[in-house]
Amino acid sequence: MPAQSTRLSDEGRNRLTPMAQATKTLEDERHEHYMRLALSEARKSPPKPTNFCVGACSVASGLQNTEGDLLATGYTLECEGNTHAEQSCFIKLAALYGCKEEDLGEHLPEGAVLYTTMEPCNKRSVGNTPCVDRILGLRRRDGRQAIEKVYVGVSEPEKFVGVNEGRKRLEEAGIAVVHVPGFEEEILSVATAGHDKSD
Ligand code: HJL
Ligand code: ZN
Repeated sequence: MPAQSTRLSDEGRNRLTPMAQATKTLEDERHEHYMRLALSEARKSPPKPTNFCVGACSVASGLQNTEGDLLATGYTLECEGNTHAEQSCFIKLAALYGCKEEDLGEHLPEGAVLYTTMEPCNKRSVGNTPCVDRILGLRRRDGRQAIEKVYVGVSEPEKFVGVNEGRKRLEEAGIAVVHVPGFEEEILSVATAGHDKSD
């Protein structure tokens, strides 16, 4: 199984009050760990004024630790063409499993989840399949959704496509969309690198 060793840093935890630190669960730490990893991927994305620099990672769920259950990472424009972070993550996973992207759902481990710094897109420029449709298209042999949950750092700002219905469509299909708080400022600053900030 592809894996990448990453360490849990204290950065996010230190931003919280002592009370919040005391009540933080291992699950919370796990989500912060992977959101931080997605953010570090987003930083690798080449700035482009017409989209956002986003990072993503796919993870096999069910374990308490934060090492060893990473499946793949991705960032905007990582793979060939006008690729999104989530799309790059799926393209890389399909290459790892030696299957087509549309067959990936049959290969993903049970309980696979996706972390992405920004809510998956529901509208793209001509000729590109939105990431929501890519996620919804990943099915087990018995028809179940292969990605069970999507963890997001921020909703998509209404800059390019107006209100993004991504979250709504995923939830309607039974995929929980969970906000991982605490990274909004950093995520948006990375996402809008190279944008004209005068408007
Ligand atoms: C997400 C990404 C990425 C966006 N959103 N979730 N992951 N770039 O990797 C959403 C934004 C679109 C623009 C331009 N960005 O990318 O709405 O050219 O990038 O299809 O609307 O559309 P194209
Ligand atoms: Zn997308």
